[in-house]
Amino acid sequence: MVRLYAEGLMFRWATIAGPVMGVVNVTPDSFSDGGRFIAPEAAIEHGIGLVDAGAAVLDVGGESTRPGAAPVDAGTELDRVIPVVEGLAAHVSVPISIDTTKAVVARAAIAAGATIVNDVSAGEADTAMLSTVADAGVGYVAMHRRGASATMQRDPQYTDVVADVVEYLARRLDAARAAGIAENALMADPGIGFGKTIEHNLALLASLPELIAGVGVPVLVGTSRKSFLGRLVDVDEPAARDDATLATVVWALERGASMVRVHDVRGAVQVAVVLGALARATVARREVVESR
Ligand code: PMM
Repeated sequence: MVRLYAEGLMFRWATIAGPVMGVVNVTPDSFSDGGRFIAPEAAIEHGIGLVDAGAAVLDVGGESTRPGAAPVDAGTELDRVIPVVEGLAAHVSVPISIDTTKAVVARAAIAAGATIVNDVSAGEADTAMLSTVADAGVGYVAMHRRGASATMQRDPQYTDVVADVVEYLARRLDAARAAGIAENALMADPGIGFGKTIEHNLALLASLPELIAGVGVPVLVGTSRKSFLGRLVDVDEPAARDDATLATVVWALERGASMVRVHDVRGAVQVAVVLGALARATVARREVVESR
């Protein structure tokens, strides 16, 4: 495995320019945009548009994780994502993340220009994943899920969903560290919608500060267009859930999430800019009040 990052140039989340990760799904069946960007040219053009809209990271995925989705083999996944990662790496300057649970796909995507691996199985689907990421010196997102996509929404149960997810992520982050992934390269994700009921998803979002403190690394939150939002606002069409998504983007960024993974990048970037201005005004106002 080629070590792409020279010593001292290892990936660090702290260097990422903003909090918005844009989704580039190269799948025929993702729940919100399946089939729209299956041609590499369409996916590349879409990704470039997301960067123009302010995405700080692009997340390229070739296997749908939608509830009930069938798994795809590595060959199919490689055929879908590698031309897109290569094309995006040639056209955009933001980091490219590869959304995969397979080490062979991660390795090929890194060779094609990806510098982050977003693993919805937190290293559990493929025993070679954590060492692959460690050897390459790239960034790593470890996400919590309960069961595989095909079965995960069948009556998920937790003793205490927040404590269970924190305990799981802490354990998987320790496995990532033990495999040699650098502390600064780690990010965790509670996996909204992955083996969770509406109540579980809401409890995790309601407890974000507790969850962030518990895992001890930056946290990514992915609520975009997910079915719990559709159920809350009674909207079936995933692409019509962007307003509901934005409510969760405001909530997550206000409560300490470091990054949000969204389809509607423009809206999330506007939220982040306005929240940043309000945070600065809050500090300035406090200084005026304290100097009285
Ligand atoms: N959600 C999806 C896919 N990949 N990765 C992370 N880290 N977090 C998520 O919440 C997440 C993910 C499913 O959404 P999509 O089918 O719209 O990509």
